[in-house]
Amino acid sequence: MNTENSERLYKTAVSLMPGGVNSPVRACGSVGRTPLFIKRAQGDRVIDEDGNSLIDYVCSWGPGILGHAHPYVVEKVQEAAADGLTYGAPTKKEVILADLIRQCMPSMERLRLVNSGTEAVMSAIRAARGYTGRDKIIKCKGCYHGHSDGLLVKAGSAALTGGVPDSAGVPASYTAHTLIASYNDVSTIEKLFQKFGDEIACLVIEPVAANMGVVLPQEGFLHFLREITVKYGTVLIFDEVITGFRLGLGGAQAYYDVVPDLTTLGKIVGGGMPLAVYGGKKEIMECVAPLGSVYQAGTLSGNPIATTAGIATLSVLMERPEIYRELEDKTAILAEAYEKTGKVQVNRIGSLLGAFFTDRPVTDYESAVSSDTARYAAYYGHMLENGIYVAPSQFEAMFVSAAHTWEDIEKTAKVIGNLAD
Ligand code: KE4
Repeated sequence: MNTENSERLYKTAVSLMPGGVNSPVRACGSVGRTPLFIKRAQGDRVIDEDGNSLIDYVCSWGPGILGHAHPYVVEKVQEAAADGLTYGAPTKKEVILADLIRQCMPSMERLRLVNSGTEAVMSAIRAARGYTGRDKIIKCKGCYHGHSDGLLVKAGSAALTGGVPDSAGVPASYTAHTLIASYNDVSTIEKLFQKFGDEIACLVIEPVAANMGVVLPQEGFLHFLREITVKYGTVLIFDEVITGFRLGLGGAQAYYDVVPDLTTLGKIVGGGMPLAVYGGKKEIMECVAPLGSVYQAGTLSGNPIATTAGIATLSVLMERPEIYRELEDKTAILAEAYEKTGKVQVNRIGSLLGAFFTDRPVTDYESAVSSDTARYAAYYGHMLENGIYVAPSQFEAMFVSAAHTWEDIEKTAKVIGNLAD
């Protein structure tokens, strides 16, 4: 495929921005290719600067559940833009969006709109610490919750000690209160609570892990987290930045029937615009300024363009819940195609799919990282050369949108089938 315009742009981009990108994964480092510069997108396609039209399963890392440039969403955003881009004042649209979110997720009794998933999780953790008066937090290895300092952490030398920074520029003291558990491993969490129980402000988790590839919660795991956090008075935070409105209107908390104390949302809720949310129990959220002493703020929080895109997106999903059934059926075709190759472990829930190049079931961080990333890189090239745009990393997810045509799904299944060759 011709990529000369992308190559040329990339050469300039690297002279302006670190790695030529504004988010590291886009640099395609782990698949050893020059990133494609996308010119526009429509439906289930992205079109790059060389005119290559590719079937898109990145979907901007999740927001694109309706497909690109959905006519209703675009129309409402264009209308809104004519009324001004930001006022820095309360608007009716913030009220409308907050109400729609709470209709779908009643556990979010009070919520705050922010600008990114990172900001939402960082703020939810601060609210949990302010509410409990405790300092320690638990996160699971392999779960990603944005790039705030206290969450860029890896397990310390001993399992029952605070984490150590997993990024330069993060002082060790900033991760000392972050305890590391293992996803789907009840014993690691029990041990941390036995040792630190009443010091633990919150446990934050992706109810379905989608940042080590897709790893599903094992039977009872989420219910266990609910029980143990109640027992110790710890705030349970579901990071639903990916699963929110992806697994259904009620997200993972409805799917698994486990109600967290706080929830974070992003991606779909903003319809592709910079908008994220944190919220939950009234008594926790009333600790947040201006009501309480937990400070959090944002110039563009709840801005009229992002709230317009969010309202339009949720309105389409709420008016057409059958979209989720169709997403299920389309994604099942792809999952079956991967399984038939006999070369891929597939984890799937709804329209969220993870394809691992390993010969053993992937149920946790260790089995996820056992995947053969070189084989993934070859797979990435095979898909791209056949007109299919998947995540340039083994440890991301594949997303299907309502705009994926049955024809493009079948085409993708055939290309996957050729993998075996
Ligand atoms: P943002 O700050 O990127 O909006 O959200 C951070 C975040 C929080 N929680 C979860 C579960 C997330 O998946 C994310 C961000 N997801 C990644 C992709 N896995 C964003 C893509 C990127 O970093 O470029």
